[in-house]
Amino acid sequence: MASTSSLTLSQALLARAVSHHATEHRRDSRLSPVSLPTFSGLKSITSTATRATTATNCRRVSSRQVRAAAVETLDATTDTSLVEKSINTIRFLAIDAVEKANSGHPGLPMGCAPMGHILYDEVMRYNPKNPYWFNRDRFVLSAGHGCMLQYALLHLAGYDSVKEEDLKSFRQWESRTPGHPENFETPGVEVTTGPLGQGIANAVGLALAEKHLAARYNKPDSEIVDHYTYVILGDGCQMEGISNEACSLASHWGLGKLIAFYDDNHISIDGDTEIAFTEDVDKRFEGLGWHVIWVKNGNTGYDEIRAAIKEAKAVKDKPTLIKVTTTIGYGSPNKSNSYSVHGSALGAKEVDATRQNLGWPYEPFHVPDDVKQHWSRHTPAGATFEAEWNAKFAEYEKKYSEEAAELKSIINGVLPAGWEKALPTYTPESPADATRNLSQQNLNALAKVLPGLLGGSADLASSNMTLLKMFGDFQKGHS
Ligand SMILES: Cc1ncc(C[n+]2csc(CCOP(=O)(O)OP(=O)(O)O)c2C)c(N)n1
Repeated sequence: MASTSSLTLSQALLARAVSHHATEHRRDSRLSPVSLPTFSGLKSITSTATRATTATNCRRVSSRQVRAAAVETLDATTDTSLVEKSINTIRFLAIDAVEKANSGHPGLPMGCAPMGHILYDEVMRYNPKNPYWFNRDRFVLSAGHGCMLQYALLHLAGYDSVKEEDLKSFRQWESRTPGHPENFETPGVEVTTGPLGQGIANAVGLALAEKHLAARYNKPDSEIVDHYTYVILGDGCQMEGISNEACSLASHWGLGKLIAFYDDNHISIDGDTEIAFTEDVDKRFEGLGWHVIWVKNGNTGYDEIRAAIKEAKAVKDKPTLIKVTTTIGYGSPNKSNSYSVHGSALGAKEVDATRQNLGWPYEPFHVPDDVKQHWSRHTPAGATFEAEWNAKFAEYEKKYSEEAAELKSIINGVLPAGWEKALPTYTPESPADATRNLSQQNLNALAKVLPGLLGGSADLASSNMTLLKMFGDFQKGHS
């Protein structure tokens, strides 16, 4: 496949990655006081990871100290019982929403709650009050049917798009919590998913966009583009051909900031994956050129998950697949580890049994106060992340005004004034030519004036004439 073909993904996704801008969305200036959790660092870790050091990177929001570094560096964790309580909150929000709708997929959120918690509470940088902050980390739920996981996380993190009433109207007409994530319905959802494999392919595109923009606009003294793309995919996504194609490109391009979690729970709709899917996914990904880590206990191995993320971040030149072995429907005494929890409500009796089993005495949709309080730090921390980036960008703008203006126009999706004047003109007297040749003339004319234009072709550029002559191919090392 010619490397130019690779750009089809970025063409489609660059716009998605950068098209929203902060000014359209309100920022929360009412920063409430936050209490700081106790940070114990990693207690036990896998052999490949090093012990986390004490968090030193404290930042300030207004007059209060916020351990923003805690969110960013994995150094921070609260005591395990609070982590567990938060994870169970995610599980029960999913259980309760599916139960109320009598429709949906509780199994995946129950199994993936630990990795979801660690990602949104300890790892990712985002601003819940401005879901469109440009340099946020991206998250894609490729296994879109498990969307209650994402809605529960957005709710806890403080996104205004997913309030309690939104959780209560899961899967209802015109709700902001449709049955699969939709980015135009729910701010905070980056990518609409559902067709299996599509999300991971989109995530490759997002990571590609990050790498391309970083190569183009970062300076030795200012890394203005610097974020990760995280994705959760399941067995179903792994079965799809598109995921393999996109993942092949991801390692070809060396997308080191793409970190994929493979929810290895061995169950899909029809039952055990033994029915139809027995390949060695680890070996396939190694063959593709990915760094592969296996977290054997994704249900309660919180430190294993943390260590895997830390290890993945240290690998700069390859994307990482973290295979996380989990139990679908974890906590449900009679339905876990079976297809019956994949896509149906548990039913009142089993919900009660799960409440008993996980020691959950609360009413449906309840978020315990200490969990609420713990997550509340993301509002000020997110504001700090964005404010710091804005300050960095202001400095960048002073030194590199041309590049800053160009990047801003890409972020805002604004076309340069008079761009259309670059187009060649034709008259009835112009010599006849093949449409693909005329298309090439136009594409190349536009490439000179549209800084955000990327293109691609499926191993067909020299035939359908989509080469942008003034640019080379997007390649690892010179992107
Ligand atoms: C391309 C495509 N084919 C089929 C489906 C229907 N489908 C939805 S979920 C699912 C099974 C997914 O299994 P898995 O990823 O293991 O999710 P889990 O059972 O762990 O929730 C299938 C086949 C789909 N959404 N997209």
